[in-house]
Amino acid sequence: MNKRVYFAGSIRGGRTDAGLYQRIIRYIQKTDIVLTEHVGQPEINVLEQGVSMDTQIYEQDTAWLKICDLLIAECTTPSLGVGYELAYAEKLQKPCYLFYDRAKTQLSAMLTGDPYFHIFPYEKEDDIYPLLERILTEVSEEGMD
Ligand code: 6K6
Repeated sequence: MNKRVYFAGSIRGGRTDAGLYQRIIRYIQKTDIVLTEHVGQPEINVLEQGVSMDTQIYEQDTAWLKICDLLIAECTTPSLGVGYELAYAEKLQKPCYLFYDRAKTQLSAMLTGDPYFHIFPYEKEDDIYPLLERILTEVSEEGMD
């Protein structure tokens, strides 16, 4: 059955990696459903859009976190929103898989120090896709090691 994937990536934290998010999302969409496709859109408006718009974003994203089967986060560009989503997903006991470019960032100790998360530092983008394939084909109720 198609899994519902919550893909998390930086928006207001910075859009340097937006193209990478889009490629990861497209890869996942070959077999599964990405609830948060907009995270990879190159032209999104990242500016403050007012409290009521932000409330809608928060309500929608937390609703998707509740119904997703797993969360995949690209964490190279640090983002408060992604950090929040990871903590929220852990509370819901959703399997969480984190990727980051080891040459570009040092992940927060609040993530690397939490044994709940499956963390994959990578050296080049091409390393990501075989890992993603493994995650998407092998993810079970227990998750991957
Ligand atoms: C409209 C179209 C695309 O984006 C928008 C408006 N903004 C957001 N829409 C949906 N989810 C958002 C938006 N801003 C942040 N998020 C969520 O927080 C995403 O799920 C990201 O994983 C995460 C990014 O947080 P920041 O702190 O980098 O913005």
